[in-house]
Amino acid sequence: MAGIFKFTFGPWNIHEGADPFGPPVRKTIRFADKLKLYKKLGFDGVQFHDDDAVPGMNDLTPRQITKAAEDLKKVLDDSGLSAEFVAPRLWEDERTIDGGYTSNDTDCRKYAIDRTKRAIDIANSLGTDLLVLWLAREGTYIREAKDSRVATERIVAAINQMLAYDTKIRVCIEPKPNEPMDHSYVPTTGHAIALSLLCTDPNRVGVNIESAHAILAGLDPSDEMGYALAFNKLWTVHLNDQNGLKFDQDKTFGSVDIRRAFNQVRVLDMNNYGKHGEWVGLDVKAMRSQKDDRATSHLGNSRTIFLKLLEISRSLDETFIEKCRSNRDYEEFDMYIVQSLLK
Ligand code: 3MF
Ligand code: MG
Repeated sequence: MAGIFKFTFGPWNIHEGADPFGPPVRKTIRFADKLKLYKKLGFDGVQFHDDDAVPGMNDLTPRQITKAAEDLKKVLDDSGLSAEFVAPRLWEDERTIDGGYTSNDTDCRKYAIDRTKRAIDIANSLGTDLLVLWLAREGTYIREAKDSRVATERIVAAINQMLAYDTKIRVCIEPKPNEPMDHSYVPTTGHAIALSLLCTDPNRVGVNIESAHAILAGLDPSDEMGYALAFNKLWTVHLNDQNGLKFDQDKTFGSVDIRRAFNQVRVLDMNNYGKHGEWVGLDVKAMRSQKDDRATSHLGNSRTIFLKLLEISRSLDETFIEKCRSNRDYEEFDMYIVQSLLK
């Protein structure tokens, strides 16, 4: 039992360091130059927001969007890179201020669906069947703003439209409990999986589990992954780390809690993750206080930490582990894990 691991990240993971309180602090790296960094950093795939792939897409016709995405596919092919997924960016346009699929306004809901269909077109042109939905603004700041039952039904209806629009597309929900909204409608893996079962083709609705999002919900990311694996619904991951219950930090994988990271690597490896083409996605940010020259190290470092933890997991004495489990010798077992991580 062993996974096969190949890695991706999104172009937004190399960024200028702007935060809600201050402007950019680093030079912009052009998209074409970011692409050149992928292989150097040990990555073979790219995650895209729809407008990372086709900038300014709201001003283009569907045909122009497809043409631009096809041109990008050639660039990816020439660089030896694959597109892992496309995610509609539904959180910046003024029509999504109060949500897209769950907006109380019909025109806004229509915009969200139309934009998602264009994101599906882009996915097709880039040669991926995976559409990631981070439901950023599908929630509320005050509970009374929307009817939560209606909102849930609207998300299901929106996903059903995606499944009908393209009979091959797989929709992958990335749950997050809060931020930017105070309360979101699909906060955890369990919510996402239950929602998938209400859809017209549940087999084409799965999850993208982000470590930090699970931690923000007070949950353990490796158990969330195991839960999704039991449903055959773990189609990608967003590995990173998070220091407690505060803003979404997207820290280097394993940089806060190495044992928590170890358990994520282990659950993936023990369950043959990657054998059906799943990628290990990262969603990590360089610290704002980092100077330009090393502002991509967090990516290579996250991958290195993953591979190191994989090596540790594979070197463990599984017979000893089984003995500890059957004897309920958990103090001994605990020490064995900690010592293995300290080596
Ligand atoms: C926010 C996120 C997002 C998503 C991305 C792809 C900007 O907390 O994690 O990153 O991962 O939009 O779905
Ligand atoms: Mg993410």
